[in-house]
Amino acid sequence: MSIAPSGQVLALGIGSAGVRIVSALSKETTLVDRFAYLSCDRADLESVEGGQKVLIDCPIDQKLTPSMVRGLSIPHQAEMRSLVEGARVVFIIAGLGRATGSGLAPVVAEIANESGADTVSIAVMPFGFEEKLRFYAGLALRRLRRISRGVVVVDNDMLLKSTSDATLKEIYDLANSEAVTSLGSLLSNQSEDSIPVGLNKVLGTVFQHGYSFLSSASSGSPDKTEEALSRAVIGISKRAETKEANHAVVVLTGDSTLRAGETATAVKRLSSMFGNEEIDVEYSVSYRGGAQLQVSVLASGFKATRYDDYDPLASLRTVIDDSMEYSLPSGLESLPSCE
Ligand SMILES: Nc1nc2c(ncn2[C@@H]2O[C@H](COP(=O)(O)OP(=O)(O)O)[C@@H](O)[C@H]2O)c(=O)[nH]1
Ligand SMILES: [Mg+2]
Repeated sequence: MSIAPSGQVLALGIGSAGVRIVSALSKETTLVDRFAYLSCDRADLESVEGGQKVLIDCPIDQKLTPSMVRGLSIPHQAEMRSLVEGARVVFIIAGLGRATGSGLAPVVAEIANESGADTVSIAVMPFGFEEKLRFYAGLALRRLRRISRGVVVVDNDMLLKSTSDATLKEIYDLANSEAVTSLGSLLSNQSEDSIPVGLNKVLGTVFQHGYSFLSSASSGSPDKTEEALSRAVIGISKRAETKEANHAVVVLTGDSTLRAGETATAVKRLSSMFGNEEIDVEYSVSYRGGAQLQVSVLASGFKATRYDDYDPLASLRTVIDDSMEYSLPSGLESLPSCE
């Protein structure tokens, strides 16, 4: 196993969701060497301690679109390049659907590629109640797939257990803690309280063709492994064709009572749940969790996702000018309108 020299694995959070998730992840992962943050919103960056930060100057008096944010990021290219400089592996994390994450994640993925890094984009997809965000989210996801070596889809609805009377802030915190527990276990080094899968196997999984999904569920029932595993797999099955999965990592996070037999059960059951006996399954165990067992499944090889339907122009896109990807806010643009 090759071990990357220190400083070479970078996690970069973009936009409000990306910044919050990476900031929380920085306290959990032992495998990521450095953390960086990029946003248009000063408040996102002010809430973070440590790491390298870049603020894109954006007007606050108008509603921005992803292409406007891309236009506004042009003067900051050198700063964005400096964020990824020297990294061998770059994990880009962004919530898709609004202006910043959707606009900048693909730009940064391209910059990271140019710098010679292997880029893994972790795309957090909008909640079901955010229908208006679907169009840009679908578009940005497809673009990230084209640019990045690996794309991991995390759906906010899969992270959420119940919304009944929670505030939006509480919903975000719950979703983030679920995502960060999975990512933290997945991206950790060997220690007294974990038997991780290792960076090479994580990358080997996400570098398969197509999309990867990261889904998780927790259970405290007597049958907790089976129950949490099946809920995590159902989360994926609602969004992609499970039979297409060819590689997977099962991550079990529990307390010191977690038995080896539970890992064996999870590994054995996964292929039948996916309906593919050929699937290559690795596992990772962390004893840093609580009495509830959290089972996360990272699975890859999906040719398509439900989000492909989010872009009603998908089939036309090849005949539409796809180079018009940068624009500027009103008052600054010099292009004549089409009308
Ligand atoms: N899981 C999670 N999702 C978030 C968080 N903040 C925003 N989102 C979601 O991420 C998507 C993009 O929102 P946001 O990050 O605010 O947009 P941006 O700042 O313009 O990139 C939306 O679906 C939001 O609901 C967060 O802290 N955690
Ligand atoms: Mg924001």
